[in-house]
Amino acid sequence: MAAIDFKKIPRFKQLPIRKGAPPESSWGVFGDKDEFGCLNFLTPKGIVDAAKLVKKGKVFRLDTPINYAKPPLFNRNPARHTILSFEQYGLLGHDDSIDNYNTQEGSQWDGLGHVGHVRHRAYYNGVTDDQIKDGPGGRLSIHKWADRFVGRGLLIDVCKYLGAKRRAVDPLSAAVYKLEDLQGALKAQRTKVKPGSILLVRTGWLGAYLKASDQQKQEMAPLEALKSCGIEPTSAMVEWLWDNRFAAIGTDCPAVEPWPWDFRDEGALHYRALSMLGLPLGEQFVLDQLAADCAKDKRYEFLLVSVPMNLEGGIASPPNAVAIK
Ligand code: UVW
Repeated sequence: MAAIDFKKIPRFKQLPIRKGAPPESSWGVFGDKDEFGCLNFLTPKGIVDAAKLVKKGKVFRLDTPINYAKPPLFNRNPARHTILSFEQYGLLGHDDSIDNYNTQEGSQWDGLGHVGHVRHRAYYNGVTDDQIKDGPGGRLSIHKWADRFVGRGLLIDVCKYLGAKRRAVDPLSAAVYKLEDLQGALKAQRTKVKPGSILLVRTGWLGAYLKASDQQKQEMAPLEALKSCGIEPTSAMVEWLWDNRFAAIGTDCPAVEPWPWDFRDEGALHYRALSMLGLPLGEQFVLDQLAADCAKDKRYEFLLVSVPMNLEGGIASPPNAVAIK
């Protein structure tokens, strides 16, 4: 992690800076071999400033329990947890074994090796498919983030904002939160955007999902059946995210953008953010308790600490994240 001169970072309209790189890509901005993308916006000074936001010693866990979704969304497999007894050694005690664990079965950061651009056939910074591989040499691996994901967290409670305006959306539909909704919520919250923030957006999806019956959860989980709200997957949205130097965006919905999205659609946020800008996407985050506290003390900023798994060559990770106020 290094200091960064934010003024020297090109504006979105100036991208790309690398000859031959795709339009609207940040490839080369942080160097030709860079694997961190927008996480470069997190700096030592940003951490020191974010630590000053801790005022009352309250901690909010942002991960769902493992296997919270029954069944997991998008046809992903559930993990099998077995408690192994020490009985065979004549001892009293246990180990865990977690088999079949999919790092995206619940709360998760999508790593930059998760999705390559559908037409350019490349990942962030031009990384090729064969460079995404198991082990320490795997490019864009999630383990490289393990000591990078600390900084100022900023919550936008767009769900509450639209609810108060009597324009609430159904989170379990493919409803779209527009950029102007996010900006309106920020204004209503009186929250300032600062470079190097980790943005969290509460859409209301997870709360609505948890209220559904077991039967409804069964019906809505498959890839083909799932419907979810999300933020608009437009050039204007990523321009705003980039020009405000957001380091990552995490939401409480399954895909950040509305689901379903068409994998052939180059305009999808997954391509715009992960492949083009190197902007990590966070999904199925637990934000309701944090949001309630922010509404109560009117402080929507906090120290955010996330320690992705030290899985060499890993594609994604549960965030292992806490917000501290
Ligand atoms: C989808 O958009 C399918 O979500 P994920 O990032 O979990 O693959």
